[in-house]
Amino acid sequence: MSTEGKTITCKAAIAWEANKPLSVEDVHVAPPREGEVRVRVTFTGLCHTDVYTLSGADPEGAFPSILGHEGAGVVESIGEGVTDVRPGDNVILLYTAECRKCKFCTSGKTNLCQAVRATQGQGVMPDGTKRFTSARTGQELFHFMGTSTFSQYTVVSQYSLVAVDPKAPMDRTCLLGCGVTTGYGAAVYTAKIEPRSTVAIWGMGCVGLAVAYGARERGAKRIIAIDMNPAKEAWAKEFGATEFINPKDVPPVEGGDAMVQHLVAITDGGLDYTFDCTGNIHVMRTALEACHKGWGVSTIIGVAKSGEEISTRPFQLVTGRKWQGSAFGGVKGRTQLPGIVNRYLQGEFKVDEYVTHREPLSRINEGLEHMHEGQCIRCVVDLA
Ligand code: NAD
Ligand code: DAO
Ligand code: ZN
Repeated sequence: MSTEGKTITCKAAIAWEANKPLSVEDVHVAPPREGEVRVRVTFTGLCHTDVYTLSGADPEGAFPSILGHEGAGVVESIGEGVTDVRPGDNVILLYTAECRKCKFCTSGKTNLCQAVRATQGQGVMPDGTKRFTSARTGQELFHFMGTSTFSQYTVVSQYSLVAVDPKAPMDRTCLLGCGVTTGYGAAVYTAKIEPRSTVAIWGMGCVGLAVAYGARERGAKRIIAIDMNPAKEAWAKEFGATEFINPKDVPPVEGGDAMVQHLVAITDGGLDYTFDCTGNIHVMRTALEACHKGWGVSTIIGVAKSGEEISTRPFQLVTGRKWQGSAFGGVKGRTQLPGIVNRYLQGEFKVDEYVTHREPLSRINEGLEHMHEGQCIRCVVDLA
């Protein structure tokens, strides 16, 4: 029986309030309105941004809400005016939308589409209303990052999803909705690493591993992975790192940054490219200052805690180092993700290897716990 035009009742993991476990219960999901798409979410990855927002530290975090932003699924129905996807399409949800019409999309300079940005940050659909209601209490629930993938059904803007080849398994391609694309894109599209370059990457989680993978693809000659967790050495090397440094093994120096001095010494003056994939503001400074004078470029990917600031001496920039950031790897999701999925299907792009844990929706809180275990790269939750 068709569900088109009807409210669907399904299970979702609701974040009722900050710092409390998610609660898996029934929600009503209203049909999509004009320019919207309702998606049966099949799989979602768990990312630190979900944990961060659940902790209450995210200034944009609104409760009660349905979190989740690294998802894949199947289009169930479309609202009026939707032309690019149709029911039955396999899709990846995009927390970085792409409208192809706004000043940002048409600039050719950024992937930060602003078409739905303001309402996305407020946890509502572009028309200012919500599509989720708790079946138990009747309360409306906020959306999250324009995606809300911790629900068996979600409603998103037509700019916040992309159809991909249905042959691609969604229990892996969901990771292209955030972590994998973010790291790979930062190396390839934001930094545009040049062949024979030297690269250092702090933080060997999903994002940092994907940076290493992108750096190897771009022909970097040295890819130095840095992580305080020694278990990450094997991971880093599998994804392309040529060396591994545990900061705890670098002896402290008086009046300076030991890691900067060490890296500058072993790379004849500093690195061509560095990346922060930790969100630690001290690492961000080290990563900038370990860059080669005159041309080194440091890319911040990690998300720092709310209110934190970065600092360095301006002379670091005057003398030719560049500091930049990257969101979703600089990738325009609707335009570029289908090609990445095709490369994955042709065996030219790693995705499966990041999945270390799997859980059903009923155990999503256990999934969030795995993220603290040090052995977890990505946990994929099955919403079926
Ligand atoms: P993760 O927690 O899985 O990995 C982080 C790694 O950093 C861990 O291996 C940890 O041991 C290591 N680490 C932590 N502190 C360190 C330090 N001081 N020195 C060296 N290593 C250290 O996280 P992830 O999922 O890979 O995400 C990485 C960062 O990227 C997070 O801050 C996340 O919020 C951010 N992120 C940004 C974007 C974006 O678009 N810019 C997208 C997704 C994630
Ligand atoms: O303001 O236009 C904008 C977009 C802001 C979002 C940038 C996302 C980068 C970090 C997100 C964390 C990972 C999901
Ligand atoms: Zn746009």
